[in-house]
Amino acid sequence: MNPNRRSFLKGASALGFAALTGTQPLFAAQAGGFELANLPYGFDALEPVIDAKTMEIHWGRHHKAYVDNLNKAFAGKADWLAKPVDQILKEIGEVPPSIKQAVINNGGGHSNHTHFWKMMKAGGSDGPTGNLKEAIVSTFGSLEKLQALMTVNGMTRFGSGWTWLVKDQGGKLSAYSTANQDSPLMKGHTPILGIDVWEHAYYLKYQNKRADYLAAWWKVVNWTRADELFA
Ligand code: MN3
Repeated sequence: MNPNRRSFLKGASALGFAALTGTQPLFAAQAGGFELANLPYGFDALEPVIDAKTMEIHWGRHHKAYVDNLNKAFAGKADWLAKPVDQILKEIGEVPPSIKQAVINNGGGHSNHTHFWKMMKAGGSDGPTGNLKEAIVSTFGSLEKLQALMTVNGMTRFGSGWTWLVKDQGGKLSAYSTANQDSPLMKGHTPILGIDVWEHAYYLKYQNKRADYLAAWWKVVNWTRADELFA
């Protein structure tokens, strides 16, 4: 290697080096990459609805694994690593076919859990207000009817998935479940509320009683955030 080229490489970033040589960048994470954010509360904050051990494992192992595997799926792809995960899910058709399912699974897992933690708070809150309250009543009849529908959707989701309240691009509410880590963002819908019905979300405390977990979940809803997401 001639001296000029060596000095150029010395000053180049890992990504510049990769572009120059066609190799995978060694330090792709420096140019972006997905990170596991801290929970907005302690592991025991949602007791007794969700126990501290479940929160610790759910966030520290399950959510972390989605983040790690999403970074692996996009290894060497700096442009993708620099995008917010929700944007990637909205543009899922643009993701290279060879990694698309890995991104649906792990990008969905990262996004769904990131929203899920913020949808809950210690002690919960009284209920929706303002525009969200009006929209729930006009769409579903009452808050109780929405809760019953989300429960049925969660109970009838065979295997693993989520039960959602979403708004579409026109601001209209709907409720449905998705399989695995499929995100409503892939349909252009914004999650307002979502309940993780994977067994890892409730099994330590509720075992096979998914219905009991779903009934208790409403006690920890952060309705202030739901109002903001709908607005
Ligand atoms: Mn989960």
